[in-house]
Amino acid sequence: MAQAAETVALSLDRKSDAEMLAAARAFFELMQSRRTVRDFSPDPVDPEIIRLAIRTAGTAPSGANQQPWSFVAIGDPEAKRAIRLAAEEEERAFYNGRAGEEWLGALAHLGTDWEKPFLETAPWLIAIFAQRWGTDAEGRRIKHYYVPESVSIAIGLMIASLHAAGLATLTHTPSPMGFLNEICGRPDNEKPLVLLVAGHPAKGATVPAIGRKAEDEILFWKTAP
Ligand code: IYR
Repeated sequence: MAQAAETVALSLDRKSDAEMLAAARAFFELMQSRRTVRDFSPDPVDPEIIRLAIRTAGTAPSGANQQPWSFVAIGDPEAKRAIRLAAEEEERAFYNGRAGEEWLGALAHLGTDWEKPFLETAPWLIAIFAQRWGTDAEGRRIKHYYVPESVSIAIGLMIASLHAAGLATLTHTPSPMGFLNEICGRPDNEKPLVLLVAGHPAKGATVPAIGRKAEDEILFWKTAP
């Protein structure tokens, strides 16, 4: 049997029922107002906001606490241009046949196309990498567990942080995204999972008139009769 880790006291202050409800409701209301945005303002954003969003992502639970993620915050115009060019090359192929009719039909209502000017306009791109495996002090491979689950939870927390700060985000996933390893200087064991675009929305930005599923479409209680 492996030795369990030392323990420390948990620090989580108990709230009253009323406080819990108010906090949950306030957070729900905040997240209800989040929308995916594709039209960004070039206005700068304090890198401290980006740092805090990334540190928030780093609080996510992960398989065996391996924290199998790396984040690259990209604000350099040249790097953003290189990412735009590489992403648009993939997107052109996607929209010109690679996706197939069914896929293009499924996303037609979003009004997207191969052009991705926001990759240059937005002040920040955050490339999120999943570490498929790690290495120990001797350079031997360490298997990582539940990598996509762990990194996806981290991305969710990052999006919530950026939204709470008042910024717009876009979860962008050009496919394949291998070019991000080269541009960001990340090793081969790291797989780019998402390119998150963050900034202020452009003045007058619009979003598709789409909604969220109703509660009874997503929530099924199984409580004692
Ligand atoms: N990656 C492409 C296509 C795309 C696919 C899905 I599924 C979306 O929800 C949105 C877009 C693009 O960014 O245009």
